Amino acid sequence: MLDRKEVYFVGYASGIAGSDSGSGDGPEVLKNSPIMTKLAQKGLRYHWGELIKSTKQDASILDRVAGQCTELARAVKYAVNEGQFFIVFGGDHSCAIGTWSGVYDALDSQDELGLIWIDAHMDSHTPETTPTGNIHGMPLASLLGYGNAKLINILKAQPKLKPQNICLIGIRSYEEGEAELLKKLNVRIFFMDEVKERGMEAVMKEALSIVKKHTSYFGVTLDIDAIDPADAPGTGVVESDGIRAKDIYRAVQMLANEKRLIGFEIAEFDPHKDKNHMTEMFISNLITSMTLGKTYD
Ligand SMILES: [Mn+2]
Repeated sequence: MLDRKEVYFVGYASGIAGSDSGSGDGPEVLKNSPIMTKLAQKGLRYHWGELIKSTKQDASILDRVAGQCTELARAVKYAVNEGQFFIVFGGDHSCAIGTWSGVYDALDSQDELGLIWIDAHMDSHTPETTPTGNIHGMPLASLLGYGNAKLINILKAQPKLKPQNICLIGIRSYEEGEAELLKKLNVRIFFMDEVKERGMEAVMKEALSIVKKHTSYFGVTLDIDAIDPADAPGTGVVESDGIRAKDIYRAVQMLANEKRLIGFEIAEFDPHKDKNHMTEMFISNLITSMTLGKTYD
């Protein structure tokens, strides 16, 4: 089992795939935040890799995102190969393309990868269905092999995820085109209504059974906008009526004992939109619950 008390933090310091690039400053703020000292005091050992930043300012957004995601994929692949548990901090949610492509590439070809996608949105647009053109609305489709080849083929020229090995939790805002794609692929979606009705712990339990069924390892990616803005306001596309912080802490505590959890990702933290460091504190508590299995304080 990967030692969850020794964590490799990777920062994807880019928000160019969203409508507002504020999330690009998320990793730097977290790296310098007092929450890092708090995590160390609670017994978490960690080290940071280099922050991945947008270069090639003159290239297209697509080429820049593909380049950054390739760099991120290499960093994550390195962590997995070294047997280190990683946590990726976005940045906008295009980081998921890099993170899970890196994990996929590090695994043996017969190993399948599961993924729990916690988000207010489906992030499953293709260039044909997107109303905005923003790549942060496309990462899940790209990982499933739909959309732009430059995003699908990071490190390996093949889809990184199979529909039966993933599920989405917390969805409450989406467009028809992306919903159609996920429906066609028969992907399990726990809409926010179901989360409220059954509770986050029951939903997480079922989600784990899905992502573990046919796979060797699984990951979790969490978009801050999945969380109710009353608990985590620091994100670009705020959607009311989300998952409450205390509920997600209890749910991710279950992950602390999951031997096949290979890494975690937290995306779309925008420090410019945060209020009284609430979202930073949320992230700190989330990491504590998930890695150390402890309740927050
Ligand atoms: Mn997202």
